[in-house]
Amino acid sequence: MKLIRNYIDGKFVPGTREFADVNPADGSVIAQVGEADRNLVDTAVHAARTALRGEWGRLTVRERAVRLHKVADAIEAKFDCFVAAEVADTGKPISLASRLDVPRAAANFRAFADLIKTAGLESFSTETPDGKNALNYAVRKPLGVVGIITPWNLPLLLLTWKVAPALACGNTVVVKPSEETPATATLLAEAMQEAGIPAGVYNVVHGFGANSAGEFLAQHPDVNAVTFTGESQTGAAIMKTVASSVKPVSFELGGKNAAIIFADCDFDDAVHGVSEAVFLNTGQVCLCAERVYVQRPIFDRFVEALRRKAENLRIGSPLEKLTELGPLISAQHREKVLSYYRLAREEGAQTVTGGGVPKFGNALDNGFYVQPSIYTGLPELARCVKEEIFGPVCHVAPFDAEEEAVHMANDTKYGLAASIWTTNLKRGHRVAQQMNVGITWVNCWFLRDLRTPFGGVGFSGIGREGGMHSLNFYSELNNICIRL
Ligand code: NAD
Ligand code: 6OD
Repeated sequence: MKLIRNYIDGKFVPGTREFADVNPADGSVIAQVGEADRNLVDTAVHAARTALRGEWGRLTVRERAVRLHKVADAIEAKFDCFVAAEVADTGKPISLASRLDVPRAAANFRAFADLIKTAGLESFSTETPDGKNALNYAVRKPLGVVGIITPWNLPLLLLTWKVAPALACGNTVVVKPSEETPATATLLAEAMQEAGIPAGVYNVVHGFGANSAGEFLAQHPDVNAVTFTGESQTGAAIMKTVASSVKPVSFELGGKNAAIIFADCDFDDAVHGVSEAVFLNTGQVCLCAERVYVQRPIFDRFVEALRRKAENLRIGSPLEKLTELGPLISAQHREKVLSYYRLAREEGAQTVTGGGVPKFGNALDNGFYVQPSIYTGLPELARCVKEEIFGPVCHVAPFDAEEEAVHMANDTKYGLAASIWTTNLKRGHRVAQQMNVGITWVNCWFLRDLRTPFGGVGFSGIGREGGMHSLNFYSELNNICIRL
């Protein structure tokens, strides 16, 4: 059986215990994973700290950028290995991993390598009390050792979204990928070696959250900052863990995102876009729309068109090129999603489609599949309308007036993303500007420009990453004031 190892100080090291890496498509064990105990996490942090003072710390910005481009080259050279590992770990369709996850991983390194070379800083000419001048300018320094803790839904994409800017700013990192999807973080270590990233700059520790590698990393006194993507409750636990050492944190957390569809939308475009927003990656994207609000004149037609989309999605083996919907990540997560399917019915919903588990008559029946599901008829206070489910499911509700849609969309403790579908761009701007979220798309969804601010409000996160926002999080500014 293959062993997925930790990567510490440039070496692949086994753990002190092992746990199983399961393929969600058929429940088979694909590898054992070496779990890092507190000592191994400590060794990784120590290696990362030492590396700050070595070759890595002496590279110029331009030299660092060249190495990051080489990491992107190495990812592209191993494209098929990354795709295969991501598909086996997550069960996502091979077409999705090939067009989204792996290309984005390489793009993350290229984007931040290019940005750090051109990023400017403020300077001010300041009048002194004696009528002369002083010059203020800021310099950018690395934070030090950054702890990076990531989830299972877009494992490589989300890991590199943080590793790339952290390294671009001159930090060293210790990453703790999700226990569900450990493979690509270790594979990335091979790419780092090939790109000439010095030992200790990129370290991987495998394990779980509480009382395991995740918590040991967040707690570690020599970790200078923690960046985390995952559930809001986990964010709260990590915040408690780091509070006493006053570390900077960046949190990208959960969502219960709304899509608002106006009667004047381009109907086919909106149906297609909302279907993607609900079902992509089996609904396991933090940006997915689980609340769909449709203006009454097109409500019935829209629900019917979305039903047809859901029922025509090709569910099956992630390895089939035409598969559009894979399994959920785990048996436990499937139980959670199915519990919401049951709850929706208990809360009085009408099932438009789905609500159960598909049958294949082959090994996929041992996988963690659910049917894509659409519900209507719930009151806005229903738990299924309020709580993040993180599956291929949405509730569709009608609205009459624009203000009503804005109110319902904003009536949530989350605030990650929204999408608005209208051909009236004045309305698009007006409604977008009233959304209490970090990201609003108009007539599109998950259309990404890596320079833009990304993050959420309320339970959806703290801070923004992306472009200069990432550079500002992953560096300390030292302002220098010189009396001239
Ligand atoms: P999770 O919070 O369960 O786990 C995420 C990571 O945190 C894992 O590596 C886990 O081992 C670790 N962890 C868990 N408890 C910890 C602790 N006490 N201390 C330190 N580390 C700990 O999340 P998940 O189930 O892997 O991912 C799904 C969630 O992530 C959903 O809520 C989704 O909305 C959210 N998410 C948000 C974004 C975003 O950008 N806002 C992106 C992707 C996923
Ligand atoms: O596209 C990104 O940069 C990003 N952070 C996406 C997050 C998706 C959540 O599941």
